[in-house]
Amino acid sequence: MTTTLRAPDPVAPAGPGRARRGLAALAGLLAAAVALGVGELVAGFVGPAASPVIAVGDAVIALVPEPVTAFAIRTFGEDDKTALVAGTLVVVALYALLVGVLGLRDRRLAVLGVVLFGTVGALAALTRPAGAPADVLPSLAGTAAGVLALLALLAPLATAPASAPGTAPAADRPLVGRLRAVLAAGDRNGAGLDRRRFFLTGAAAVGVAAVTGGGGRLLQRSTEVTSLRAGIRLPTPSSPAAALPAGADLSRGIEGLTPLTTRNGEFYRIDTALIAPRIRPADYRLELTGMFDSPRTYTLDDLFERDDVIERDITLTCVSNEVGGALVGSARWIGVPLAALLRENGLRPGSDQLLCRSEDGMTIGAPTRSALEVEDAMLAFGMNGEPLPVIHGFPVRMIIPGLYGYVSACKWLVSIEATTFDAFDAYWIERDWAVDGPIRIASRIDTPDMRREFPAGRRAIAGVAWAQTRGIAKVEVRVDDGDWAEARLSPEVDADLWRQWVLPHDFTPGRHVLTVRATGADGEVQTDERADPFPAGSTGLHSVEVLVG
Ligand SMILES: Nc1nc2c(c(=O)[nH]1)N[C@H]1C(S)=C(S)[C@@H](COP(=O)(O)O)O[C@H]1N2
Ligand SMILES: [Mo]
Repeated sequence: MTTTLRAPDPVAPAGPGRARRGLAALAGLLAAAVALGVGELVAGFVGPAASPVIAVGDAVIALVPEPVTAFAIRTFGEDDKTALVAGTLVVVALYALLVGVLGLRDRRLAVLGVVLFGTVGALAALTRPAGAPADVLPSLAGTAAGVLALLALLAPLATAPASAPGTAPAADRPLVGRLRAVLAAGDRNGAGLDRRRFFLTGAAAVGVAAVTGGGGRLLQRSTEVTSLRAGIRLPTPSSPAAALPAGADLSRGIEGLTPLTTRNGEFYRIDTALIAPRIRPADYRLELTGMFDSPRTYTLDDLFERDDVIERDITLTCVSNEVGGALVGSARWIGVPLAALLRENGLRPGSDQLLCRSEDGMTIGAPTRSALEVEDAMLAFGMNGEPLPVIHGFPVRMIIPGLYGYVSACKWLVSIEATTFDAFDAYWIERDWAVDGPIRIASRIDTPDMRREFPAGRRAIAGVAWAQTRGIAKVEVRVDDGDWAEARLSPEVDADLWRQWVLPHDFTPGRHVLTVRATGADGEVQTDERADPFPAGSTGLHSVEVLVG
């Protein structure tokens, strides 16, 4: 009874046809945009981490093998997150094109395709370590909107026969029947192709996607935690950092040289969280568990009100930093001495690992010994006079001078479990990075900039060098195959803080290769042997080639 009574459409060829397939693919793309837009809007209410794109991106981070992560950090550096989101969107777009074309053949396939996509988003959101049931809402709403948009967009491409024999006109049928008719409509011979209606519907879809997506992003950004953070007053440290000696920061007089203290907004950021966890200060709890005699739970006020708050200048470094790289920064941290806190909870002997957990479920395993013995190891809540910025771990993180961030600097820290390395592999260790993470001595040339040609004559070669906990004793620079020449160092502030160095040089025209080498206060000379960041940090000397006009 389903034979069509209409004559074949003279314009549209039998079968899908190229133009029609192209429009169907576009329909898929637009429907995906609507789905993602509505998902973002609902995530504006539920929480940014529940956004389908973010949840799927987070799941990808959790699932990809280490070489891929290392490649991403190496290639994109701090733009790795942008690259991941872009990559996720490209995959979604390709999938959406396919779903659109399949939908032309069979609407049920289209619906199934969108539902499958939504299920992946919902599962990704739900299975995050900090996932809550409400986190499926953005994906659910997005799926519903995506299905409606796709059906509306496919309709003008393959209109069902106006009235097949034995059926009432669509408008008179109950909703279920109408829905079934829409779903059953395929690209039958003779089905009309209504371009005008398609493009009008498409324009509406673009509008909905833009408004919901844009609105969602705005809602996600203006979270209450940002303003609660701004209202916090940090305690005055009972042991403040020493005042910087006069002329301590050489960057005032040398263009291009890294400042002694990195501004919060310019501090590098490396973590696995596509959206930084947002913790309300009043809700914050730090739980101690595992091998303690009398473990306590601390509120933020408990930490603020202590009388042993310290302030120290410490350089933080990422193990992924390449020779000459920018994944290093220095700040004046304020916090509670870690050793004191561990001892007063009755830390038992036998624990060699402090397993730190962050709000988003990330694990970082710090050596218990370093936490106890490294001077100025702390639970930090202040960074350069402000509460920690949200992306740098608000409200509390760990800082242990001399250890790379991946084994010490847990951000959004909510629990410390005293345990052993035998008992548990933290996130990066599972991915085969070294269990021990002492920062290797390093030096970097900041200026002159190798990308810009400059005129012959006298000019400063300058940069920074670091060897946390040991300190830098000497920095030398070599131009081409010349002798090593000793650079002037900025005054030593703290062995945990990098030192700037500068060496004026008379440049002759032509190409020159500049190389830098540091010596630690313990006598260690930086090796010229090249090692990749994986698995224990890069080594090798930083060289730049400059062109002198
Ligand atoms: N919760 C959490 N803490 C984390 C990470 C992370 O992925 N999640 N990354 C670590 C790494 S690898 C480094 S180098 C430092 C970087 O700190 P920053 O982003 O404040 O510079 O944080 C560490 N703490
Ligand atoms: Mo790192």
